[in-house]
Amino acid sequence: MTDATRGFFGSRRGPLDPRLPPGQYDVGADFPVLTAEVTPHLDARSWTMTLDGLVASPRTWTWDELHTMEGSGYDGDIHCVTTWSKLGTSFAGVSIDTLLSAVRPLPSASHVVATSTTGYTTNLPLAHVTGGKAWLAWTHEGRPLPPEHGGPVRLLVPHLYFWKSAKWVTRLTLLDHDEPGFWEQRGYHDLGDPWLEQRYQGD
Ligand SMILES: Nc1nc2c(c(=O)[nH]1)N[C@H]1C(S)=C(S)[C@@H](COP(=O)(O)O)O[C@H]1N2
Ligand SMILES: [Mo]
Repeated sequence: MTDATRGFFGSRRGPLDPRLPPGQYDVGADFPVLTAEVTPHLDARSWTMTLDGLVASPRTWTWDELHTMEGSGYDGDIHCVTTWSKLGTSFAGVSIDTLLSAVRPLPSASHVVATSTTGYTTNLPLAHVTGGKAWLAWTHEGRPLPPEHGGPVRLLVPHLYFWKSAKWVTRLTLLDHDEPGFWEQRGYHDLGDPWLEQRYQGD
């Protein structure tokens, strides 16, 4: 498709919604599942979340400990690189800022790698998970996050393409350099800003 036809056919439901980044369509009420691995069925009671790497004091939290932290949610849109966007959806959990303030990133920390129980990884600049832009999410639209969508807990970085929102996340590691993750090693863009259509390396 040329850029012109992509814009014209961008929406299956009539006029283009200004909330849709270029080349995206509104998937409506659907919530497609995109998983490279076999879906793990994790027990929240034994699930833990670790923040390590270039931090002053690495920490691991249990499910119960995370729930005592100040809650935070996201109401808005998500964008998959395969061109569906889900508009006006909601997630809740805890802000990544809250976890980072507990471990205290070292001045040399510039990037993060998120790791899932399955071995899936994705990389992000540290500045893209701070300032109220990223969450650990365990509810979607008020209900517990189902396993196929990353439950018990997924990363949520809604201002970037959704492959950055690692499902079944259990670790965030702070680094002083960028380290391409699962899809980034396979040709996806290092950053993945949907408004700049950064789908693949070189975009
Ligand atoms: N662990 C893991 N996380 C993942 C993926 C995956 O395959 N494994 N796929 C990514 C991609 S490409 C997308 S679009 C979203 C899909 O999330 P969903 O299945 O909840 O829609 O998860 C992202 N996080
Ligand atoms: Mo995706």
